[in-house]
Amino acid sequence: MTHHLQNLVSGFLSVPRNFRQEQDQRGNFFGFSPFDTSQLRQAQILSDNYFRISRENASNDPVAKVMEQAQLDAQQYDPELVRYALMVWIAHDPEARRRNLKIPPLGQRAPHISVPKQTNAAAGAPTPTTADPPLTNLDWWREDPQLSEHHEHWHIVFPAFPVNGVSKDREGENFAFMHRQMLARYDAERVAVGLQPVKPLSDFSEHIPEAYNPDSDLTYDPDGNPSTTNFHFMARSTGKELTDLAGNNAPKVSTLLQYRQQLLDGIEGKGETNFGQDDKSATTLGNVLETTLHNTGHNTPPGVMIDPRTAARDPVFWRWHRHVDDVFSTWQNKQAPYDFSDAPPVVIKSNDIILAWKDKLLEADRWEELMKFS
Ligand SMILES: [Cu+2]
Repeated sequence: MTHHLQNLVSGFLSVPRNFRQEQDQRGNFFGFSPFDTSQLRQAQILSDNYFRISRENASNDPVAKVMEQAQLDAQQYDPELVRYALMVWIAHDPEARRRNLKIPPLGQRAPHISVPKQTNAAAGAPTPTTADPPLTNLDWWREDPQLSEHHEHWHIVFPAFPVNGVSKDREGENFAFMHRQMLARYDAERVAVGLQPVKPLSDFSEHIPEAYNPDSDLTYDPDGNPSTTNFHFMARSTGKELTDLAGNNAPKVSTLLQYRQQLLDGIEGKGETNFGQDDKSATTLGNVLETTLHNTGHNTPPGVMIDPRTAARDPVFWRWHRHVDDVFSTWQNKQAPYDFSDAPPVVIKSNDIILAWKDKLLEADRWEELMKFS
């Protein structure tokens, strides 16, 4: 990859300070979200087109040809949507990979919305991001741009649509698995500072106690005019409820309830779409769960921020994901125990580590109790 082309791509993927203005100009007042089905479909059409262009120009500068198209697309569509479609292409296209084309780190692409300035930390007084004092002990973790980047990147690698015509193996199951890993790490951090594991946001009329004040260093330029003040990201005070968005197709709280009921009915085997007891159903359920309940929740204000680049900063992101994960667990708990009876014969070597229930250990192996007397 020539420096010139990588620079062209990196420049294109850089989010300008006035990105909200660009969106407003194209009538996309709520911004781009890959959790919005119709925007996601549009992104799929654009990225599929990049795969086609790249294929047809494989021996003739495919990256330059794709960039020509992306630049045209950015005049017609929300540039944020085009950037997302282009990143899906870069992450998957054999020609882009062969040329070692890179997506620059989030902190380089969009520092003003992801990297807090160092000044607060240097002064020893980080801006508290929640009203609940102990929860602020985890700001360092939730506000880490690399955590958000990890989450953003997963949604680029698994964009909830077939990439270049191919649905990924076990994508839906991976959706549940990956977000569960994020939750496990968050819970470990919570327990480490004396908090309980995160509670699910299962009551959609709850007055959400967790407030959120986005870092005051993170701003955007509303109008492209350097003399007007920059905007901060919207804060949420304590006690807010999920609310409907205005507009016919906009997410409604009642839609969330409907989706959840459909999923639970399907898990019970009495829905329109039922989820069976086989491994494949993990992916079917994961897909439906992601594209209905999960995505709509991400787009329902003021509950969960919609931008996968920044959403994990908000404590409610984690409460929402705990609930989504609980729905998946409801299905898992209906599965027969997996007894490994079809596993290959096991050979135990002297330096292997064996995990066992404490009460099943032989007397001589109860090291914890033995330690008490030593
Ligand atoms: Cu996610």
